[in-house]
Amino acid sequence: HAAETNRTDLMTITRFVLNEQSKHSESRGDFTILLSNIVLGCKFVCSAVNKAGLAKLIGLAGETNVQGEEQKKLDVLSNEVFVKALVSSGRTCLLVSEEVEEAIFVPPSQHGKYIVVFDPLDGSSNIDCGVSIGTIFGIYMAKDKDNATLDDVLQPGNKMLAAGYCMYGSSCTFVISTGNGVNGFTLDPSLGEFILTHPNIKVPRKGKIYSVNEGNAKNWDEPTTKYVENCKFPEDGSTPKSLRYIGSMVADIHRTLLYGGMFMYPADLKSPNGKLRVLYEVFPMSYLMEQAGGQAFTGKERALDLVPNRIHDRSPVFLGSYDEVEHIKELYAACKSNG
Ligand code: P6P
Repeated sequence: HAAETNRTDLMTITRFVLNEQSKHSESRGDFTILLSNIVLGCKFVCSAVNKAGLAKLIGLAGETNVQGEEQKKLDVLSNEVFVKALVSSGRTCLLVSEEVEEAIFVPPSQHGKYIVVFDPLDGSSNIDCGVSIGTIFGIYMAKDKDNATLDDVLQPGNKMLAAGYCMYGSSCTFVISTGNGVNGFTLDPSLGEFILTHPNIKVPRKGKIYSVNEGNAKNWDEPTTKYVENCKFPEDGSTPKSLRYIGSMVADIHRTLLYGGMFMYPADLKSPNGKLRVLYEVFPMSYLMEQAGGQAFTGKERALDLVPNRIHDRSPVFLGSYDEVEHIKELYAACKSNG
């Protein structure tokens, strides 16, 4: 009977968020409507990504189809879907997309109080080899929805109301936090609904995995070099860590959230600010990691305390298990005190 109850006790993402929002007396469902449009975008992208492999056969996604029409690349298509879904939701006033150089100001007739920063298809260079990719998003509240300015979005990550990602892999997994912990939902294609499958995700305090592009080792600074060296040759004689690096942030972060360890995209001599973008890669993943009991550090400060100057700013980032990030913070502090 219990199994039957579980099967019929479908906690969909919409019901989950409605439960969450009911805890905030002032909310009038605006956030739920915003989220349902983000979820709609993710369902569309999931379907398009799953067909991408067939694109070569039937001329979609960046190919020329049988009518000779140039099909849009998946990341361009994904961006258009999210922009349209967010604008038509009537709950946003300002958008920042990885795919669009300038911030997008929503037409006054469709103004809502939220600001969404997003990467519609992060890691899209991995599509052709079938590696998991994803959508990453963060949500801020505008001071005045009818007079939103860039200052409303050039805010530290600690002002975010919510953040999450959708990973398009062996299954379609949607992970979100609205400030009360992290929950994961898996798309049931037969229902077209995201069902709660990973309640209250907590990142293990320690981890046996480190995740970094070792190809950049020549250009790392001393603390990063020392941390990675210690992963491979532990000074305390413990077992060396395993290296897992997929090169698709959503996949590397999802594994780190569930299994623990350290994900890092450090600064290096070539890129003093690292590679990852503050607003729609570093902040949302740092927000989730903290909400799951982990930490996120830039090499200088808590990642969520960083204040971006421009909407496509980059920052180095070290995030994951609490104790692992604590270790890299100690190495940076020691390096600083040694001048
Ligand atoms: P590298 C993908 O292009 C991406 O933006 C992230 O998803 C990923 O973590 C990173 O870049 C990989 O960068 O330099 O290691 O290939």
